[in-house]
Amino acid sequence: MPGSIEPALAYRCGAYTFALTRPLVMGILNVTPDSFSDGGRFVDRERAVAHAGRMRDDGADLIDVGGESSRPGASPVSESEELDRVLPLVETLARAGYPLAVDTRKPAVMRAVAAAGAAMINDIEALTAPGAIEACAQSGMGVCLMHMQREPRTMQAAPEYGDVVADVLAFLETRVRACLAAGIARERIAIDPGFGFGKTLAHNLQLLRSMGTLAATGYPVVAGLSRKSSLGALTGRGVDERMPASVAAALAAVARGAAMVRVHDVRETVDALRVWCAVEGKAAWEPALLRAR
Ligand code: 9MG
Repeated sequence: MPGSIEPALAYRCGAYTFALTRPLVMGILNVTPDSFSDGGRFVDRERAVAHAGRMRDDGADLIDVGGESSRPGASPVSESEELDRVLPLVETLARAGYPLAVDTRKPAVMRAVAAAGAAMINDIEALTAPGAIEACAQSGMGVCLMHMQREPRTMQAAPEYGDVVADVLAFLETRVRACLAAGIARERIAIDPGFGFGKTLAHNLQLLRSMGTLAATGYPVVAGLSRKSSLGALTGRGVDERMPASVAAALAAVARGAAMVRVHDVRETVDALRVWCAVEGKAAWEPALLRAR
């Protein structure tokens, strides 16, 4: 992987630096009417702020705010609609000192949330929209580059790969190279195989088993399996009953080298990771935030 030699020891994003000595936990805050798991629950601003507070109290290192659903079949939203949904919330939470990721594909949203104090852009399109890389490079935000085959409306219609791990890795390498060339520092880049984004259950399992191959790039790997349909397929559970399966999946990802997990159930995930870290003889679970400017 370009620019990677040793595993990253820290992840920098905006004003924040996180140690990677233990797995980081990113709590999901969807302010959408139609997300697959929590659609409509946090559209109300007060409820969204309260949920962010709960996730922080439960141990989330970052909160990932999303204003456009990326569930399979979802339709895109306009720039102004997305800004209306996320910007006031980002302003409120950033002012209150929350390290925030924003899940967006739109450069205008990236620029606006950067000005409002967001720390990181979590882009399911890996900054492929024209102007997206530049918006992030100029801001000092961290980035998460995710792999997706096709786009949310069509991605789950018969996804196919030659070799899913090699194909995902090659795509992520290309995107990392583009980010480095545009001036995004290596320590601000994370990668993500994009579980469920144009992948069958077999693809997801193959990627999860091969997490070590992605981690060997030296870039922190983000794993997002929380409540996803693959876990429903494995357990027969509906979306609201997938917490134990999600915790198991987060543990499996971390055990194979993931540096960060993106989850709905922060408290349960943190408890499980704390136990796993103790068993593995890792240092005591401490705040991962090293520095906030
Ligand atoms: C926004 N979003 C939904 N699923 C995701 C995943 O698996 N990874 C990342 N980075 N973002 C996601």
